[in-house]
Amino acid sequence: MVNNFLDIHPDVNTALSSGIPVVALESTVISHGLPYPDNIETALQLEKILLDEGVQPATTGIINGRLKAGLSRKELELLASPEQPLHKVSRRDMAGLISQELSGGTTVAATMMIAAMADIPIMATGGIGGVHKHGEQTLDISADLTELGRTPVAVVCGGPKAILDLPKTLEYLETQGVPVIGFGTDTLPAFYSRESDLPVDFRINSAEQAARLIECQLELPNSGGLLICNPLPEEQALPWEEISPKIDDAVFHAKKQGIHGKALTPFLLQHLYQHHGDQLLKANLTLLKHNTQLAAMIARNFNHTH
Ligand code: PSU
Ligand code: MN
Repeated sequence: MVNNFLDIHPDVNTALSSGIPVVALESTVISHGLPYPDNIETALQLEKILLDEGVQPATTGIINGRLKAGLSRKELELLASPEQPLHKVSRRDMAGLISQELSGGTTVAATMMIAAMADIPIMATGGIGGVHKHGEQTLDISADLTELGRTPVAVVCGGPKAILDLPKTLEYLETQGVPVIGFGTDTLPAFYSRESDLPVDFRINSAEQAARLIECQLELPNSGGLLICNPLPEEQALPWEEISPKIDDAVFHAKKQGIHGKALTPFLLQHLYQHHGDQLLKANLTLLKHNTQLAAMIARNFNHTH
């Protein structure tokens, strides 16, 4: 689909027109999710992981009001810069940023939109947004979930972020018609932890199987997206019992300080990384790389002509 607001990077364009697989990457994790300089280092590493597998990266973002499928080094650095007041862009922010020529990092929701516009079927992230704890009172439900229900892009992730209410997030995904697929697992991975007690809808055991499932989903009428959930490797995963009280502490402080809306997820992640050592940050970085690697393998097996 050609869109007036969209710039497709020349390398992405070449890949798309010559049948080279492309994977989209989000950029809120760069602008709001990770501290500097881990953010820029990670952004570059993720692109390299894809390139080493023969897959073209398309990191998305909004630069001076232009939607970008693929960013230059300078644009990546701008989104990573701690001095820039950058927006965190979800679906509802997009028209505002375009019309006012602003810049920001794209969440999973906004990345899915840009990927769909550029005809890129697969994206990777660390973890998706979801229903926050106490969501039944606050109605804080990430627009990632409704986007998954409406936009035909496969999101490779480590499950919903561990700061969320995971059972409610799964319920909401079911309502939205979003298949939740476990890669080599029967239970939903919980971001920093490998497992939860929540079953996934289907288990797959190979990148080939993932690619077939995505092809089928995208061919269904009015199909939305789907989640491919990839657990952290055993050695890097952290036990849930260890993490759960740290998350409760972060949620407590957010409530006490009146943090809500789009600031909540970045606050909770920063609180965890500041107060509980860099073990969690390391797990987040591993997760991003691990998911990007899997997205590359799936993209290589994906058949566009289906
Ligand atoms: N994964 C990470 N760190 C992040 C995010 C994902 O490892 O910061 C971002 C994603 O861009 C996701 C967003 O879409 O957090 C969710 O924010 P919210 O809960 O406000 O919708
Ligand atoms: Mn929210």
